[in-house]
Amino acid sequence: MIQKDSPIPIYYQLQEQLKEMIENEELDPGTPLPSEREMAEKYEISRMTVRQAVTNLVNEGLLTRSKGRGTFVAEEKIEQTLMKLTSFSEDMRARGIEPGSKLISFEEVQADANTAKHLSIPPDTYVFQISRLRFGDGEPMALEVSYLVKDRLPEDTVNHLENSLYDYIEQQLGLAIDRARQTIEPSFATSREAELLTIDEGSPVLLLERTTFLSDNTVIEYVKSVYRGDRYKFIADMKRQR
Ligand code: 16G
Repeated sequence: MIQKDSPIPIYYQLQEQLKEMIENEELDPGTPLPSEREMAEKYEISRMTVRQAVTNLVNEGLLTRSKGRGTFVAEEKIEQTLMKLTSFSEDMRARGIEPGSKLISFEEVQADANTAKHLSIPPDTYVFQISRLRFGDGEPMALEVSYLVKDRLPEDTVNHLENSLYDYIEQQLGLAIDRARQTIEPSFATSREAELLTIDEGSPVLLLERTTFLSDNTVIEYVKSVYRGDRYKFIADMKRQR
């Protein structure tokens, strides 16, 4: 299938053939790719050439490389809209994926300057710092660290965090979540984030920060989240302003 006398570079021929197989679903998400050596032997080309084709597909997000485990066909990314204020649980359910949440830590801390600014409170005010690992069909997707003002919540809040935080705020506390401001930035997974998210240290991740307001304009939550770069993309529909 590789034409060595073609003016098209060999790595590019292999890359395009692999791409076609992924796009035609001949190679399903999660399928391990044969080793560089095996592919080099099969196509009678050098390992360097195989590596170049594979690296390009990793960079394009069609393949994922995992240290010590090999290279796999990437899972399809979750498309997250930026047009609606939704909870993690709602986002997952809307896609037929079962949401999950594991409380990693719950601490009462004094807000640092940045957290205080976002929550519109004086620095050093007591806040709950809630770290949760979020799952989709049992797979870790995101690590969320939420800050909520302690005085605005009941003492037993810690007992209500195994499921949806938004459900707790709205249904149990009867508060009306209204709007949010969110930023998204690229970053690399730290060793702790990598361990929790079961990705390699240094893998691309998306840092999301969200400040969520109630309808009376109080800030109910400031959250800093780390989303897996290999599993998420964000989507917005835009209309030209005239
Ligand atoms: C989203 C929000 C998070 C919120 C959570 C509630 C971001 C980055 N994350 O994941 O702030 O706590 O939804 O989801 O905006 P839940 O109701 O399922 O706990």
